[in-house]
Order: sequence, then C-alpha cells, then structure tokens
Amino acid sequence: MKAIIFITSAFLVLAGCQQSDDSENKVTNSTESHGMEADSSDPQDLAQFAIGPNGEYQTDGFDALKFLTTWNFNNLPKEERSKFYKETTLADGTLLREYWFNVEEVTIEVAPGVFYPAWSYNGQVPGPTIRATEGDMVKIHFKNNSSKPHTAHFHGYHSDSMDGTGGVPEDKIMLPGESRIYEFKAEPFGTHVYHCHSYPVSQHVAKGLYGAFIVDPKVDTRPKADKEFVMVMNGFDTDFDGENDFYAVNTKAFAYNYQPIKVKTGELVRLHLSNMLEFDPINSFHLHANFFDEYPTGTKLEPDNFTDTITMGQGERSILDVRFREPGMYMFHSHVAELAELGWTGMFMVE
Ligand SMILES: [Cu+2]
Repeated sequence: MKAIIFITSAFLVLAGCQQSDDSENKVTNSTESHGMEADSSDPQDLAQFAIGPNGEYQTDGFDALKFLTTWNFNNLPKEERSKFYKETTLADGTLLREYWFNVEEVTIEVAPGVFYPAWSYNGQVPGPTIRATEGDMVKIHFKNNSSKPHTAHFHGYHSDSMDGTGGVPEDKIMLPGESRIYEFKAEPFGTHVYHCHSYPVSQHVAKGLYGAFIVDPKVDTRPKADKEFVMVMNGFDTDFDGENDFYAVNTKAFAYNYQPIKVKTGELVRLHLSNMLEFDPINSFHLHANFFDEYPTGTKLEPDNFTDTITMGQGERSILDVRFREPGMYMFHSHVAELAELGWTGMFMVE
C-alpha cells in the first residue's frame, strides 16, 4: 500500500506542477494555497505536505469517503440540512422533496496539492446527490451566484420548460445573480445524472457542473443492499489544453487508495456509477478478483449483465451489485489504463 501511495503521489504532484498562462483559469499549487513553506521542486515534500495523517486530502472541505454515502444532504446536522433540503407530504399524498442549490465558483483539490478553479453546484464537485422514490415530486430552487450563465438539465421525464437547455423561452437560462425553479416528477426509476447545459456544454461539464440523481423504484424486488455508494467518474484539465490531466471517481485522484472503502465479506454492496468525464470518449469500471451484476441505467429490477468490466460514454450510468467472498484489498479502476494511472484507481478494503 505504502509503495502505491508514494509512487502515485509523486507522479501526480509532478503532473500537477504544470502551470497555465491563462490568468482566469490559473491553477494554484499547494505552496500558494496553504501559505506554508514547501519546496515545490520536490514532489515527495509536496505529497507529504498535502496528505493528512489518515491518508486523507480534503483541504477544500470535500470528503471523498463521505460523498459516497451522502444524498439529500444527509451528512448535515438537522438545522443545517433544513437550509438545503425539505420534505413535505402534499394533499394527494405525494412526497415533495425540495432542494436549494447555488452555482458557485470554487477552488477544489483534485490531487494532493493540485488545485483547480471549478464551477460547482453548492461549492462541491460532483454536486450534491439528489435521491427520490419513483413518483415523488422534486423541486429545486436554483440561484446562480457565479459570473457565467448556467442551468441544470436533469435526465428523466420532464416538460420542455424544465429541460435546462434554454430550448424554449420558458426554460430560462440563469444569468449571473438570477434564480429559477426546476420541478418534475421523479421518474423513471434508475440511476441518473444532472448537469449544466449552458453553452459550450463541454466547458460547463468539464468545469464541474454535474451530479448524481437517483430514483428508487416504488416497488423494489431487487435484493436489499447492505451498503450503497455513489460514484461519479470525472476528470480535470488542469492546464486548460482541452485534455484531462487527472482522472478520478468522485473528483480526487487516488482518494480511495489513500482511504480505501471499507465493506464486509458477504454483504451486498451496490454502486450507483455514472460517467461525467469530458474530453475522453470512453471511460470504464473494472473490479479485481470479483464479478458484479449490472443493471444498466438502473431502470430494470433484474440485472442484464454479469461481468467484471463495463465501458461507458459520457452520461451513461449503471447500478453494480457485488459481494466479496474473502477479506482483503481489492482494486477497482478504469480499464482504460491511462486514466487509471492518472488517478482513476481505488481500493475496497474487505473485512
Ligand atoms: Cu453552466
């Protein structure tokens, strides 16, 4: 483990030292951001400097481990949560789930000591995970607190005025400082995504405006999951040349190498996996020493596939169900090896 961490840290810190001349899109290195002294010419120094005592790196406040199991702001204390999420039962018995989202420009840490000027929903990339049950009403109050026009386009059924593309006049693109509401019924059940659809969409997605949108089936005949994890595959073009320099699941390169995902033998682990990677046409997910049931898009109650590797284009997603037979450390990564080497690699620690 230590060897893997050292090699990957050294490599990615080296890669992150590329600097852009574009002042608006400037990537800061950790020396500037922390205001502490480190010799940026020595990748080992920077790696030690950036990674915490438990293997974590989260100087931007984004905890990749917590993100796995966070939806509907369930990570926040009750009072704080009520600022972002509210449930109301309507007169006809329908559950209304309301969300409050802000579009904000923030600096995020995409690899130890590598900072990226992102565009975000609520200050995080991926944005907050929305989770509803089939038939619920979902209402999102959006405010654009950034300097560019943005939207939110949800996959799923909705009217054209709620499409988040500006395709009809009622479907308002939010200019800086503007607000609007998106409202629709949560359907069909499945693991979906949402993302900004302002133009150029490639830029708005690459900068970080996307998240997971899970709709659980009303009647669920699948085996009950013991643990569920949200995984959004993504990447970051930190030198702004139109190609990604770092790849990950849930933003932080190698995060689940530093902090492996803990599960138990025999329990059913359900992954809600989606691909929001810009610039690269193909992404994939491969699990070592095991096989999983795949429910493509999560829209059926029976798996369509039993495999150890799946391939996805942007916007595709799947539910993956897996049980581990033996304790141990099990790697998962993109089977596009270049992506794996540039950050999209993690570990399950099976106990
Ligand atoms: Cu946008």
